[in-house]
This record gives sequence, structure tokens and C-alpha cells, in this order.
Amino acid sequence: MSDLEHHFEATIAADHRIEPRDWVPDGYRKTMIRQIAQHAHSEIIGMQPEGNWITRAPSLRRKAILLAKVQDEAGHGLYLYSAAETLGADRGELTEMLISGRQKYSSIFNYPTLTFADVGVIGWLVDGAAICNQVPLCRSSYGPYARAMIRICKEESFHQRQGYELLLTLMRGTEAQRDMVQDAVNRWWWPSLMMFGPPDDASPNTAQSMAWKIKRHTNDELRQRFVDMSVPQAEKLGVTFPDPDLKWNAERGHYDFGAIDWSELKRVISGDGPCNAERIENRRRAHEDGDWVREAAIAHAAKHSSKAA
Ligand code: FAQ
Repeated sequence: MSDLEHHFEATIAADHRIEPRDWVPDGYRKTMIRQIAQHAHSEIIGMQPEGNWITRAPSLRRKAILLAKVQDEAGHGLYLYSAAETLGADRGELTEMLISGRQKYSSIFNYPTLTFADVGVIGWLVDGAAICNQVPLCRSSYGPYARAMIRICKEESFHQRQGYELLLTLMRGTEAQRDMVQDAVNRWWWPSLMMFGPPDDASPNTAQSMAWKIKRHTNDELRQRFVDMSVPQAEKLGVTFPDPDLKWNAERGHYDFGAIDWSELKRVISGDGPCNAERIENRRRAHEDGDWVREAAIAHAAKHSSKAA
């Protein structure tokens, strides 16, 4: 084993952080870029479902909250692209890979937001699942990613609470508003469970990512944690999850839940979800519309550096 390899292995074994200056195996770099890029793309594409409701938020307060949340997501995306750049990735290339379908983003953002209750349910369940997945990533072995996660998780906690508070308000409203919340929960529950990825026995990356301490828990462990956390929150809210098999298992000390339709996750990841084409088309248009901004920024930087020289 070379000195460089030894340093890498020792850093992982000691639970220290790998930094951009450190040598890493190609596989580690590739996996880290894939995960960070997929995460960044998810934040950026994830602005669309809720962005859909900014102009129709029912009050100035709700609009201000939603605007702030969607702006936070843009910030998370940019922050994560910067982390990917520390591994040698090029931000422009990552965007190209996203809009040409060569890189993935989270399946969850391919579902439509049909009513304002969806905004609350995304905050509660989608941000809730994101936090469950991302808190352990604060201890991920790659320093810039782990540090990005600390700030991102703090903001996701605010997102989760605004969603839950929105739903509590709707549940105190009319019968029609309560029905709207239950309908949104019925549509988002299963896709939220799919956010954690395929089951462990069908997850090609988990074993290596756990060995490299990129991931700290398996997909199924985090999914179970999310279910256990969500059931009491649903009871407090007064809604049910659309799963007749969901019940407490005293022996395991966890909730049992029904079978997930993995064919749906496969379909949505491979581009055939309800909104995939629309999400990518919007992203492509926004990127092309932004061409002149990037050109102007480059021209400005060139002018600045030639003046300084
Ligand atoms: N959707 O072997 P595994 C947010 C892919 S939160 C799409 O298990 P891994 C906040 C996977 O990449 C959402 N693709 O993979 C927000 C792999 O692809 P490959 C984003 C999925 O990496 C809230 C293949 O399937 N969060 O944005 C999905 O070990 C509200 C095989 O899977 C993150 O990205 C999926 N659900 O584990 C924003 C967190 N699941 O190799 C706006 C960081 C799996 O074939 C509003 N990422 N795939 O190219 C992770 O923790 C991991 O990457 C997992 C997947 C757990 C997602």
C-alpha cells in the first residue's frame, strides 16, 4: 500500500475528515461527486414543486415563508455544487449532465403539487425525510460535504416546522381543509418513503459507501427511523397514513409497514414519473435564459483582472 493510500485508509479508520488536498481512490471521488451532484440537483429541481404555489399562497405571511424556503433550497444547491467542485467536478458540466438526463435527482420532485396542502406536506414529510437522511451525513467522511450538511440541516429543520405548522392551521379549519390535508398526505406518503432509496438488498452503493463512511446508515435503517418518527406526528395532527399494515411491533420496538411499490421508484428514477419531463424542461429553459448572466459575469471578471494586472 502506498503512503497516499495508507493516509486515506488511516483517515477513514480514525473517523477524521478527508479534505480536498488529500489523495482519494478514484471510486471514492466518483461516488462522492455522484452523491453530492444528485443532492445538489435535487435541491435545485426541488424548488419547482413549491415554487408553483408562491404566486397563489393564501396570505402575505405564507408567501414570505414560502419564498424564504425556496430561496434556501437554491442556496443549498449552490453550496453543494461548490462542495462537488472541491473534488474537481465542473459546475457547468454537472448542470449539463442533469438536463441531459445523465445524472439523477431525487424521485420525490417528480410528483405534482395539486393544492396548497401539498406545500405543508412537503415541509412535514419531504423535509422530514431529508433531515432524517442528512443529519447522519453531517458526520460523512468528506469534510466539505459534512460541513455543508450542518448548515443545510438547520435550515431544513425550519422548513419542516413551517410545513407542520401550516398543516396544524389547516386541520383547525373547515372540513374541506382537513380533507385537503388528508388527500395530500395520501399522495405523498409512499413517495416520501422511496426517497431513502432502494431496499438494502437492492442498493448497489451502500456497502462501499458505509465502508468509506460516506453513508453512516443503510437506506432501510433511515426509512424505519422516518416511519417511527412520523407516526406520532400524524396522530397529533389528526391524519392517517394510507397503509393498512402500519402498526406498532412491540417485539422489534418499531412500526411495521406495508410493502413499498419498488417498480414505481424505478419508473420515476428512469424518467417516467408524472412530472419528469416538465421539471427538466423548466431547468433547461432557466439555464439557457441565464446564459447572458454567466457571459456578463465572465466578461466582468476578465475586465477586472486585466485592470488589476
Ligand atoms: N431518487 O445504491 P443506492 C432535498 C439512485 S432531499 C433518485 O442506494 P446511494 C431537500 C442512487 O443515486 C433529496 N435516485 O444509492 C429538499 C443510485 O444511482 P446510480 C436529496 C435515487 O447513493 C426538500 C441508485 O439509485 N437528498 O433535496 C433515489 O448509496 C424539500 C442506487 O441506489 C439527497 O440526495 C431516489 N430516491 O443511496 C429540497 C441526500 N434513491 O448509482 C426541496 C444524499 C436512490 O445508479 C424541497 N444522498 N437513487 O447512479 C443519499 O443519501 C444517497 O445518495 C441516497 C441513495 C440515500 C439517496
